[in-house]
Amino acid sequence: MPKPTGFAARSILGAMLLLAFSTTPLAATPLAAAPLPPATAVDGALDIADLPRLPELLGTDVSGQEESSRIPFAQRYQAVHHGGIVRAANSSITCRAARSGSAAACSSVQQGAAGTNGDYDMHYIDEDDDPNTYNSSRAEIALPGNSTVTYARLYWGGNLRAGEQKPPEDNGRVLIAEQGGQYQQVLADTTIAHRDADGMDAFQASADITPLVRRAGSGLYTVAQINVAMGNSKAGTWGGWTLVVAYENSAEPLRQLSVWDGFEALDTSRTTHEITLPGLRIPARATGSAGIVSYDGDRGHQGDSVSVRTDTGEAFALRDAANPATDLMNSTISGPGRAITRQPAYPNTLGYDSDVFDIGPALASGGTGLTFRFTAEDPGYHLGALFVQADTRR
Ligand SMILES: [Ca+2]
Ligand SMILES: [Ca+2]
Ligand SMILES: [Ca+2]
Ligand SMILES: [Ca+2]
Repeated sequence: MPKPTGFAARSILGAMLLLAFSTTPLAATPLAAAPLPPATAVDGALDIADLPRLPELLGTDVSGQEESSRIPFAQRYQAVHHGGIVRAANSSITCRAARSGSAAACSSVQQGAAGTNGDYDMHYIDEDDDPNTYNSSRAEIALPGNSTVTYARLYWGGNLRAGEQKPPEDNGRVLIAEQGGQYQQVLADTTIAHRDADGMDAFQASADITPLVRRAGSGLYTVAQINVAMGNSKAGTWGGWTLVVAYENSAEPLRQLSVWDGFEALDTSRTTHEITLPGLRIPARATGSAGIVSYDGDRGHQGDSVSVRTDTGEAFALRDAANPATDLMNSTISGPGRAITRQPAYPNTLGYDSDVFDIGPALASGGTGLTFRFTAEDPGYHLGALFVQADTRR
């Protein structure tokens, strides 16, 4: 595959689109409203005449493009209704060839063998048939029948430095298409996390895309153009996305739904971190689940653990068949019940974790708050999102 140039070459146009559409930050912006020029026309010589006509730029709010190297976790969404949370997720990059003599073959790692991104030459996943995108992957949103989407947020992130250094200007935008639909551009609507340290140049961005998912519902979603570097470095490179969808469904239990996000680096300089979700009403023997999104969790590197407890209960160490308790950040996209459809469906994502865990044992005593305690050892990971559903009462 030739080194892609299309999206980077559109950065000037992208910045203008960003300004143009930032007055409506919550919506995915239809590309059809502002067709992009051919990539070949903008190689170092962008002609302003090729650009679509754009609205007046004065007075627009560009706060959505602010950056911060650390973002404390904060609540993004909370609701109490009958229903739950589902999510789709996939990685955007995978291995191409081993770079270390001791590393398993790339094809074996893609089938689930142990391996970490720093031992491979990494290259993009590109599942769509669109030559204008250089990375794209798919995953399924599977809503129960007769559900109404109440909230949907797309998280995406990656590493901008490996064999190449990608500019951060493209961090705040990606493309998304619902099943059978056309790509729409999504612009970050909140501060973008961007941390350049320890040989990594990591970011996470997100946007509310509720109108799109409410309209499109279940099916395979494709997310493209996540700003990720390809190549090889000691830290390795990674990238991926998670679409978190809260829904209302009268046939399901009354639940408290909570979506939190931030950007916290855990490593030898900071080996533990706690996030507390207060104000819950959890009855005894409640059931529930928690989803965790993290970056550069290397499989086989131990010490990545998460425990959860209510304010009155015992700590419960998260774990399941796909996630050992001491290697929770192990490059998996997993959850209880039927596995969601993904294209591709690599069991080892080489640096992207989006896992949903049963937290029922932690909820057994009931309580009014939930505390998640994250631990890490070298080389650690970046924590990006946390979403919880738990039975509740009025
Ligand atoms: Ca493509
Ligand atoms: Ca790594
Ligand atoms: Ca690990
Ligand atoms: Ca995992």
